[in-house]
Amino acid sequence: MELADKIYIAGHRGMVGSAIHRHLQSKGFTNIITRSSAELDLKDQAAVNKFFKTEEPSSVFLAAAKVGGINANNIYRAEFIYDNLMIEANVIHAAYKAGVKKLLFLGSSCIYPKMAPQPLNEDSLLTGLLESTNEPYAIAKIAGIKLCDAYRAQYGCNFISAMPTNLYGPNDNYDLEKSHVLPALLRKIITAKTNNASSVTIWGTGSPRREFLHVDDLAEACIYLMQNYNEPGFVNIGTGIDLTIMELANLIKDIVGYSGTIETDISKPDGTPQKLLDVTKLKRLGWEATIPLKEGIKMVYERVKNNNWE
Ligand code: GFB
Repeated sequence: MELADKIYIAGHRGMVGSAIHRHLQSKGFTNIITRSSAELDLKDQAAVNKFFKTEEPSSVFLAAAKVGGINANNIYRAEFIYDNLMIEANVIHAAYKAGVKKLLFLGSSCIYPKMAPQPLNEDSLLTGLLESTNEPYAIAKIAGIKLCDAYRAQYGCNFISAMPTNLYGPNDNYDLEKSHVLPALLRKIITAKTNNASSVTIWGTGSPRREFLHVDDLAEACIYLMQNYNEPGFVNIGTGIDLTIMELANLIKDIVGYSGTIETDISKPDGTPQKLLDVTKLKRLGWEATIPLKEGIKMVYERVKNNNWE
């Protein structure tokens, strides 16, 4: 990727796409193209083909996706599989037809079997059954990896895939029904502090373990892989460190300065028991995360502490 190359970021308004946009701009990339979903519906094959034929980008970051936390994945099952399959199939096929030189597809750590050995190594893909709450989303993301690999094998396209762990950062979703756990707990705990509430209720038992990566780190890793990785298969992107949901709640309590108690609602699902990525491959390629979880949460807290639910 050269500084003057035409780079298309699909999904530039989302948490991931907007971070990639900021980081590319700060590195001096000058020819970045974007389209809002109103301007270009990535589920519309004809529109996507026309866009690629007209613009002929040389590099593509495929960060557009229908995403959400455990509850949204579980409820909007049809939308999570349909939207994601359509977006990735349309963009990857159009990129091939338009002669895109390099494409990065972004998936998620939920592609791994529910009971795969921890930490989750890239070799565990398709070795067992998936977690049921997000199976439709995971199937779509696995299809994305296989699309990139198939287009590489049959057509010689340099399309690569990366699987980030659970992400947080600027432009996250704070809708309590649809969001991921970290923004949800931040909002619940800030609100409880503001209202002097004596307790906060978290979903599930609090015992599942999760790993969290700041999206600024993810953006750096994505740009690094675009410049340094040209292989089939995919690369995990994470910190290699996890904690329980209860530990996360207590960490957020400390940062926010909230002294109430944490209650659990076990009528809500726990999801997969642990999701910790093996980041050996990424480290071997020469990249490591730099933002410790506590620092990262503090940065996000500063953005939203006055109830600015972005
Ligand atoms: O982040 P999260 O929604 O998704 O939830 P997953 C992680 C854990 O936090 C689960 C618990 O064990 C939840 O039960 N949790 C506790 C909460 N309180 C809350 C709360 O208020 N809101 C939420 N959302 N969770 C998603 C997948 O899985 O991770 C997606 O469904 C995707 O497909 C994404 O892979 C990264 O980590 O369980």
